[in-house]
Amino acid sequence: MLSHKAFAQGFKLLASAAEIKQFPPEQAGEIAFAGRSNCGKSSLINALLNTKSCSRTSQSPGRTQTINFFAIGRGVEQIVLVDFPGYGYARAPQPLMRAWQALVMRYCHERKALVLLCLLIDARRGLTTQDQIFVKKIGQLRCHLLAIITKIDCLPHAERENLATQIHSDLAQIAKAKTTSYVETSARKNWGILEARNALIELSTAKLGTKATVTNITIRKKNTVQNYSL
Ligand SMILES: Nc1nc2c(ncn2[C@@H]2O[C@H](COP(=O)(O)OP(=O)(O)OP(=O)(O)O)[C@@H](O)[C@H]2O)c(=O)[nH]1
Ligand SMILES: [Mg+2]
Repeated sequence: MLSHKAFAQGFKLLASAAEIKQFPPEQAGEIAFAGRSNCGKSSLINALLNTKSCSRTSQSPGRTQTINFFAIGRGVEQIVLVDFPGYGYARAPQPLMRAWQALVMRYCHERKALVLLCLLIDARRGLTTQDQIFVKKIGQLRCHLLAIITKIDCLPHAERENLATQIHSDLAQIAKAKTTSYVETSARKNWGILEARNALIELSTAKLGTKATVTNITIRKKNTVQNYSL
C-alpha cells in the first residue's frame, strides 16, 4: 500500500512508451495523470516527489511526448506514477496528437494495473470542452477519478470555490466513475501537495463503490480536499 514514505525515496523511470508494446510489465498499481497540454501534469509529479528532475516540464505545450512510467516506493509500497502526453494543443501536428491520444485511450481502457486516474484541470481555464470529450471517451472507469485543480496560485482566492463547484457539477454529468474527488494544488507554490499525496494514498487503495473509503480523505485545510459521490 502506498505511503508518504514512498514519495520521499526517489523514483525509477521504468519506460517511456510511444506504443503499447513499450509499456512495462504490470507489476504494481499505477496512478495516471491526464489533462490538457500545459496544464501542469509533469510539474505536479515533480512536486509530489519533491524534485525538479523526474518529469520534464516546459513553457511550451507538448513537452511530454510519450507515456512515462515512474516507479516509487519499495516492496509492497511500490506504485507507478504515469505521466501522459497532454491533449488539446492546437499547434501540434495533428497525426502526432491523434497517435498520443489513441495510446492514452488504450491505456485507460485496457491497463489492468490502473488504480487511480487523476484528471488535471488548469485553474485558469476550468473544465474545458477537450477535458469533457476526454472524460466521455474514457467511459466507464474501473477505478476512482481524482480531479486535481492545478495552478491555483493563478486564481484569486474568491474564485476558487466557484471553480470547484462548477467542476463538480460538470464532472457529475459525464464521469462514469463510482466516486470522484478533487484537490486544489499549485506545484509552483507547493500548495495542496500534501493533500494531493493524501488523496493518492487513500484513493489508490479505496475499493470502488464504498463511500466510506472516499470520505476517509483527511480534510487538512478548508476547501483543499473535497469529496463527493456521483
Ligand atoms: N503558475 C504556475 N505555473 C505552473 C504550475 N505548474 C506548472 N506550471 C507551468 O505550466 C507550464 C507547463 O507545465 P508542465 O508541467 O510541463 O505541463 P504538462 O501538463 O506536463 O504539459 P505537456 O507535457 O505539454 O502535456 C510550465 O511553464 C510550468 O512552469 C503552477 O502550479 N503554477
Ligand atoms: Mg508533461
